[in-house]
Amino acid sequence: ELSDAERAFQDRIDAGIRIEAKDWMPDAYRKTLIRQISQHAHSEIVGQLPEGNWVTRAPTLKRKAILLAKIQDEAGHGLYLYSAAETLGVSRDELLADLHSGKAKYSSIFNYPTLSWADMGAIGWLVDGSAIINQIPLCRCSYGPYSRAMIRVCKEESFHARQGYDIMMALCRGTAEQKAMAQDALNRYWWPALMMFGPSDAASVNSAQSAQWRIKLFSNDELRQRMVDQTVPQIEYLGLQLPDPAIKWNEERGHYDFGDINWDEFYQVLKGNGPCNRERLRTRVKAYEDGAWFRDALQAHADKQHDQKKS
Ligand code: FAQ
Repeated sequence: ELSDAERAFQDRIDAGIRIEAKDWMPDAYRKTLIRQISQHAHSEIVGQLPEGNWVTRAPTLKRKAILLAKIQDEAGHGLYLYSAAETLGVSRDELLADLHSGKAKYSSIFNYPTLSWADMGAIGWLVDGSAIINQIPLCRCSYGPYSRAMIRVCKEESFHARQGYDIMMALCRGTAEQKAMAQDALNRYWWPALMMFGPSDAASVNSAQSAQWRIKLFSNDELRQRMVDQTVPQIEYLGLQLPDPAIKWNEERGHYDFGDINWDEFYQVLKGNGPCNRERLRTRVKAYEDGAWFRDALQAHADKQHDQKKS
């Protein structure tokens, strides 16, 4: 049973009124948002690593400039999202400590390796493409600071998705080897991209409550289906083979059918046993430790300014 305060809160949400940082909110709402927004922030920051692997090997100066801009955008997204999480009363230090200890999750997709230049295309196209599908509805979610952060993030993600598809188009119009590289990247990134949307609705523990609070406006499976429906024609336009033999247009449903996801692999990655989990975390921890001198210097400077103002 809801208390009076909880009832009033739910009524506001049902009326489509945004919740702001200083408004009263149930503890569980606050906790859910901190969990989701911080995991989202961690994903953006860890998500720089697979693409960072290719900056020094981009095929042209133009491609390198675009890739660098994209990776810098991801850093920016992480910063907006950490700021949005901080409005809920947690500190960035606490959030980072949870990432570094392995307690906090980040998106499973970033635990896969980037083996060829075509992976930069597949990531922009499929990973940023999935991120957009998941995040456009978040622009209308119930928590004001999160919803507003999503607007700019989505605009930047759509540039990322286009640059990824542009890489795929160039490879598919290239030599047989280049086209094979594009096919291989599609085959390897397809299933992990579908897993980004989370467990099936039946297995999703947080969905019902998050839907009631309008943090989630569509279910994991609905958004996953949207991704498949949007992407299959794009695969065909590239002239690539479908990465899943079970993909088939279903006239009755008005959607593409597709094969079963390997949920065992998904949960293994969540547990830290994906191909790159350990390497990703190690890299983040090292970057944090290597940056200690800089944080110390900023603090020393801030302390000095503060002391000067006092005297
Ligand atoms: N990976 O009950 P649900 C990007 C966890 S985009 C890891 O369904 P929920 C852009 C989930 O946290 C990627 N863990 O959970 C970019 C929960 O565990 P918990 C980031 C996952 O929250 C592109 C448990 O499974 N986007 O970074 C995953 O209702 C290129 C049960 O699941 C966002 O974070 C997964 N794939 O729904 C950057 C979007 N799926 O926390 C660089 C915002 C589920 O209870 C380069 N987040 N889990 O311990 C969301 O929309 C939701 O959190 C979902 C999960 C839909 C991801």
